[in-house]
Parts: sequence; structure tokens; C-alpha cells
Amino acid sequence: MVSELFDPKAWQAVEGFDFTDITYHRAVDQGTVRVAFNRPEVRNAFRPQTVDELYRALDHARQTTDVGCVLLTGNGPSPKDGGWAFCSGGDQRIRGKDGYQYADGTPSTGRLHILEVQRLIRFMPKIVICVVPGWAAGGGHSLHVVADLTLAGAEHARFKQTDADVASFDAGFGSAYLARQVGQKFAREIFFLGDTYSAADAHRMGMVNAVVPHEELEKTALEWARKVNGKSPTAQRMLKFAFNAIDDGLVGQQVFAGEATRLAYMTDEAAEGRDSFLEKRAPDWSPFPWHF
Ligand code: S0N
Repeated sequence: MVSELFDPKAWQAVEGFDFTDITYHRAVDQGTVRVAFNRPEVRNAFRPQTVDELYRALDHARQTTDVGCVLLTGNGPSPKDGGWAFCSGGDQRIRGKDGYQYADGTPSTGRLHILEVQRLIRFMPKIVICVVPGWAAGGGHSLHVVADLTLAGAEHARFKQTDADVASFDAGFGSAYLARQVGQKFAREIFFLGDTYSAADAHRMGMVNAVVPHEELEKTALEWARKVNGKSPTAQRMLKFAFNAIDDGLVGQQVFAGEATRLAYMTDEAAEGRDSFLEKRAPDWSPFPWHF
């Protein structure tokens, strides 16, 4: 069994991967994938291998041109105590002096590569929906913050920022972008107090889009994904990057500008620029007006 909330009729495993710390499925009837933490016995904490696998699955989804939506969730419940989690952040048992250690003894690279996953979620031209069945804590909380949308299960979803408890803090999207969502006062409260918030609290603050019954969480996520996929791919990607741009500075402009260049490449005007060079002649721009 993948997860109690997982409907095996709705999904098929994506072939070609031998993941242990995550599961990766594609919906049978729409362009949506489901990527799930699969370490429920530790509240889906991530270790370096988990992060490597997560990156590979998300990057595969990014490059799959008939996939428009990614559901990011956590399998459960825990076989030890029945507890549910989306993700409880970095695995504190293998945290070394300069980062997290690989299980096989490979020395830590000193790099905190969950941040690379955050950037992939942020900049992939697909809509990422975080589906939170239980705890979203520490670095797991940051992942839900960076996702485009968050759905939370009414009964078990809990939100908590433990970063300051364990002295492993996300001073990037996890805090600063959170303040964009819930406002400065709530964001500072979430980090400085480290309290636990229910799905309803998180919805009231503005960091969760909808609260749904636990049993209906993944069904609702698939319905949302179908709506996302029912719209223009170009419009959706341009909108995502437009929402990002104001917080992303020159990188945001670069991403948005790349999309503009891609669209421009599709015009006859761009073809004339290329062809005139290749044909060693002066370009003829006369068919292309200066639109106003
Ligand atoms: C999630 C919590 C609140 C759940 O409490 P609950 O329900 O009482 O369960 P527990 O009994 O505490 O847990 C059940 C079992 O799971 C183990 N466990 C839980 N979380 C972790 C974890 N993160 N690492 C290792 N083990 C974990 C428990 O130990 C227990 O095991 P047993 O049964 O054997 O005793 C509660 O569990 C909790 O507070 N967890 C810790 C949350 C935490 O502090 N996470 C780390 C926070 N920091 C980060 O995530 C780093 C932030 C980050 O991503 C980042 C940011 C910037 C730059 C780099 C990074 C980076 O990390 O790469």
C-alpha cells in the first residue's frame, strides 16, 4: 500500500526510477503526477537521498511536456503510531556539522540541497499543489510555502515552524515569502513562537487555499489538478511567472523574459531575423508593424 489516501485506480507508477524515499505516480486520465515523501515512520523527514530523489522526480515532471500539474504530498500513516505527515523537514538524526549526511557514509557536501528543490518548484512552468495530510514542520513547512497552492486535511494537518527550535533556519522562501502570504505579523509569530496551527488556522492566515476532509484530500487535489490542466498551458505558465516576478528580482525578470522570447520565436518576424542572417541579405521588417 502506498498510502491510505492513495487510490490505486487513479494512478500508475512512473517507470524508470528505483526510488526508496519517495513514490512517483502519474494519473491514469490526466496530465498530473503525484510525488510523495515515503518515510512515514519519521513524519516524512528528508535525508539527502530523499532530496536527490525528490529533485529527480520533480525535474522529470518539469520536462514531461504533457504534464501540467504536480501534487506534492506525504504517504501515511506511520506504521509506528498512526500519525500523519506531509513532511517534517531535515532528518535531524543525520545532521552533521556542515549539512546532512548520506546513509552510505558519503561525506556531506556541505550543501543544503533542499533549497535546490525549492527553486525547482518555484521556477518550474507547472502548477505545484502541496497536499498536506498531516504535519508540515520545519523544512516541510517551507516546501508548502513555496508550492503554488496548498490543500490541507481538516482532521490531521498541522503547521509548525521548528527551525528556531533546532537551529536550522530557512531565511529564504520559507520565512520571507511566507510573510508575503500571511503578512509580517503572522509570519514572525509562526517562526518566533513555533506554535502549532491547525488547517483552519492556516487557512485563516492565508497560507492554505482550502481545508477538506482528510478522506477526500487526494480526490480533491485531483479535481483541482484537472481544473489546472483544463486551461491554456501558455497562460498558466505566464501567470505563474508573473506572480513570482515581483519577488524574484532580476531572476524573476529573466524567467519571465525567457517565456517572452520563446513566444517571440514563434512569430514570422523572428523567422525573418533568422532567415535574413542565414541567407546573407538585409532583413525585411516591412510586414511587421510597430503595434500600439
Ligand atoms: C513534526 C513533529 C512536530 C511531530 O510531532 P509528533 O506527532 O509528536 O511525532 P514525534 O513523536 O515527534 O515523531 C515521530 C517519529 O518521527 C521522528 N521524527 C520526526 N521528525 C523528524 C525529523 N525532522 N528528523 C528525524 N526524525 C524525526 C521522531 O523522532 C519520532 O521517532 P521515534 O518514534 O523513533 O522517536 C515533531 O516530530 C517534530 O518537531 N519534528 C522535528 C521537526 C524539525 O525540527 N525539523 C527540522 C527543521 N529544520 C529543517 O527542516 C531544516 C530547514 C531546511 O529545510 C533548510 C532551510 C535552509 C537551508 C537548508 C535547509 C535544509 O535542511 O537543507
